[in-house]
Amino acid sequence: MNAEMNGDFQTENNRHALPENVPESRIDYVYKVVVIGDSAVGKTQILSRFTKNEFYFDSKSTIGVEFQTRTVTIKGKVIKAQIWDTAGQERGALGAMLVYDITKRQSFDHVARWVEELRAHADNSIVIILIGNKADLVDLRAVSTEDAVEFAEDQGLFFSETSALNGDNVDSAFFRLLEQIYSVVSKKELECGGRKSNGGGAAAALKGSKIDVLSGNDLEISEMKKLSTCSCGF
Ligand SMILES: Nc1nc2c(ncn2[C@@H]2O[C@H](COP(=O)(O)OP(=O)(O)OP(=O)(O)O)[C@@H](O)[C@H]2O)c(=O)[nH]1
Ligand SMILES: [Mg+2]
Repeated sequence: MNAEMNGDFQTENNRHALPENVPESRIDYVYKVVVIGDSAVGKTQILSRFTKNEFYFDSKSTIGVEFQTRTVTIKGKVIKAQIWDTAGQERGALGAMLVYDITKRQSFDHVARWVEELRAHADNSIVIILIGNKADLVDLRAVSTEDAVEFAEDQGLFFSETSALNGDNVDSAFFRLLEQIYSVVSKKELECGGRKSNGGGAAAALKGSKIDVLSGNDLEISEMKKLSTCSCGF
């Protein structure tokens, strides 16, 4: 395995990466993110590319509920991204990556339904990035970039085209999502904290929600709810 496969590579977008064995005490926040979209658009491969810098040529359709993590720094904070590779995990998610396949028109046509699903089941302030994956398959393109940009602008989504196969834009897309989540969470901290004169508001709650990432999903999910739900009504 070479340095790149080990995750030690230094690309422009990887500059914030930290080793996965970063001590738990150093983690400031855990952000729950979901990757959703039609089957076979490349959700699992995008996740493997981001968390392990790997692409599996013999990948199978995902069954069951899985998540992977990667720890990064954003604006000096240590953030563990806990990324769920499935629909149905939207509750408590701060961000969503909504993936279609640029070679499958139908997967793009279904994106509107996925947005509805998110708006129905996720937090109001969830940050969504629309991803046109398999951008390496240029000759098979069935969805123009312009159509996707128009849809994303219309719906207030971020947008990027990626290739899990060659890695193009995968890191940058996740970083855009995580940075935007950071800015939403910071804003909530400020707004909620500012309304509580004794400093015991959601800012304190957010700050205090250091999560025991090793002690099981139930705790993480309930803690994430704390993170994403502001006690002052956001
Ligand atoms: N050329 C190319 N193929 C890709 C890319 N990403 C994924 N694939 C292929 O597309 C197929 C589906 O990828 P998955 O990651 O398993 O898709 P998924 O969205 O997780 O599918 P489900 O688990 O069934 O929901 C696999 O054969 C991948 O190798 C990409 O960026 N480029
Ligand atoms: Mg999958």
